[in-house]
Amino acid sequence: MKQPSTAPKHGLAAGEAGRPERADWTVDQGWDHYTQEEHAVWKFLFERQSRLVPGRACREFEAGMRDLPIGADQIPDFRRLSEVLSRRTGWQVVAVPGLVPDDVFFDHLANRRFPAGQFIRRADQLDYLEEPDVFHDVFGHVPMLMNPILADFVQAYGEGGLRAQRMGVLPNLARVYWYTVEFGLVQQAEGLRIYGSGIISSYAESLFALDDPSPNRVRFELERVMRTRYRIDDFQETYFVLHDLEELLELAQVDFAPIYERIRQQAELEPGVLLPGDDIMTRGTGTYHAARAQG
Ligand code: HBI
Ligand code: FE
Repeated sequence: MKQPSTAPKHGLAAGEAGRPERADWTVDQGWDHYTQEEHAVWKFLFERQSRLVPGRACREFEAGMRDLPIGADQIPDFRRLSEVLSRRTGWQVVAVPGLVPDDVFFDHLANRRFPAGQFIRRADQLDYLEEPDVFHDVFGHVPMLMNPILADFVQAYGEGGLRAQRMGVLPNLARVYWYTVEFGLVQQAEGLRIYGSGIISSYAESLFALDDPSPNRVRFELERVMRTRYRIDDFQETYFVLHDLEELLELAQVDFAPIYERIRQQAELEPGVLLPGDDIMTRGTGTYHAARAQG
């Protein structure tokens, strides 16, 4: 109803009035039903993005991609992805029609099932769409789930999400996911690299996040991130940078309850602000978002 009109194809997804046929919102991927046009959209996106990956994505992303049955010629079959992925880290890929309710999403993650959009964006939406489609979910997320650290971290997020919902602090936890799994950068020996799926599945943001003078790049600090709002409709104003992916291992162990209590007393932060305590790697010029605000 209020969701964007990226209607799932093939009539396989939701029943009448958008109600899911299965309680966990999964659908059949219906791989045989993808059209040549849909495979062609995948091919365009895959080839364009693969040219950007060397020197921009982290090592773990490249390793995961290399070992998966993902190529340019067709939209990957989730059954084949799951065979390889489950042997490596115990994760599976399941198809969903698009965004699913938070509790459904968390339950999948807590059980090492990654819900991936079944549909692919249309040829006139190559650069931007609101709902996660098969390109974002499979190209962006699945290679990172081949890495044991990310695999454990995303499961822990699913478990933490169910708790955070009960405590009424979900927005604070969702920011951790957003600024790591979706939009995280990591310092590697070769230089600053992308591990966030929202960046690595976007042509323009893969350039913006690493090379543009506009955004801030700040060392990741948990409480700081939990207070920081984010943008869902444009490039991020601030990216948070890990020293290494092992930082996520510690993060998965943290007891969030006392942190939720502490930050409850503190002001929320706008996406672009810098604080005196920040360990700033790049102080952004802010030019990009300033120009957007002018209209
Ligand atoms: N559903 N399919 C899908 N993919 C997401 O990334 C997703 C979702 N539902 C909720 C959600 N993300 C977020 O709002 C939570 O991480 C809070
Ligand atoms: Fe995502």
